[in-house]
Formats: sequence, C-alpha cells, structure tokens
Amino acid sequence: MKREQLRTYFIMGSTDASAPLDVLEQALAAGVTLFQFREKQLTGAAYEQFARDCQARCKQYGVPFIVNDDVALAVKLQADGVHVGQSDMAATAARALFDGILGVSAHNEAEIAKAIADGADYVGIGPIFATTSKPDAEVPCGVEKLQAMHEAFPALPKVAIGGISHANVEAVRATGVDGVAVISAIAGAKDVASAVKAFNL
Ligand code: 3NM
Repeated sequence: MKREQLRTYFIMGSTDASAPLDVLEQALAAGVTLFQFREKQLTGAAYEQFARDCQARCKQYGVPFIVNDDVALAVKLQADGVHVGQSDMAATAARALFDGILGVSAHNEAEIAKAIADGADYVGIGPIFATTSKPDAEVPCGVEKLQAMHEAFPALPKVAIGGISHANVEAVRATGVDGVAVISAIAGAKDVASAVKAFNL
C-alpha cells in the first residue's frame, strides 16, 4: 500500500451517523484517503448490502475500501483490505486467506513487532486519546508514547486512532505517523465536508 493512503482514514458503521451513505459520499468527495467499513449492528443480507453500497461509493472516488474484522466478507467482496484487532481473527490467519491490504490494531511495541511478523501492511495504534466510539478501548497512550512507537518502527506504515479531533490532530501528525483514523469527528460532524477538509490541512 501507499503510505499516503493512510493520511485521513475514515471509519464508519450504520450506528455512527443517521444517514451513513450520505455521510460517506460527502466524506469521499471532501478527500478522505481510505474508508474502513466497521459495522456492529446490521446482520445478514442487510449487512452485506450496506457493505456493498459503501464499497460502490469508495470505488467511484478511487478510495480503498477496507473491511473491519470480517475476513470472509473482505474475501467475498474482493475488498481492497481487511483490518483485524487483537481479539479478532489472528493476523496470520487473515493473511493466509486474504491477499489485499492487511491492517492490524496494536497498542504497544510487542504487538507492533508481532503484526509485522504476521504480514501486516500497516498498524493502527490507539487509543491515543479517550474515545466514546469503542466501549472496550484500552487506556489512552497519548502522543509521546505514539511518537516512541513510531520511532521504534519507522519503516512500518501507521495510522493513529482514538479521540482524534481538530483540536489535537496537529500534535498527532507531528509525531510522524502516516495518518489519523477518525470516526466521530467526521461521522458526527454537522458539516462533514468541512470536517474532512480541516483534517487534511
Ligand atoms: N479503535 P473516534 S479507538 C475503532 O484503540 C477504534 O484500537 C480504537 O473513534 C483502538 O474517532 C477506536 O470517534 C474508536 O474516537 C475511534
């Protein structure tokens, strides 16, 4: 993958916005560089259809479509990528089943080293700040720890996640990571386009 694709990484599921497909369309038009489909409520046919609808919009804008957690769906839809957390399918198993971009969530140096060994193309490091979007998020690590993790693995593409807003994005980008991954500050924004553009400065 290209590191620039991580720059403004938008994540959303159906519970993160009242009109999620409209929000996705606006976010893509405004310049998000990657989209992760992270669906925690829909199931069955509605789940798959929503994924396909999101994927179609990403294709229109030439933005990679990444599936969170569900490796089988990523394979079925021929998604551009799949992202697994520490409690999802093991990254090695995901790598064996899926050829595209593989992202892995990591919270410390040991998990980053393991993600690299398992074949990850990038890691998501978080939470950097407190977040209300992930009830089981770990304790926030802050930007200093983020910078230390970046410096320990400079060659590995990385995106920071958790509580990232316009107020703190500059400090996060100053650590040298490739990008920021955001749910609420984009999905919950009154003006999605302006919110995206402010992250892209
Ligand atoms: N993963 P918001 S934090 C999906 O720490 C997710 O791995 C995290 O949402 C991790 O931008 C998080 O609204 C939620 O804080 C990010």
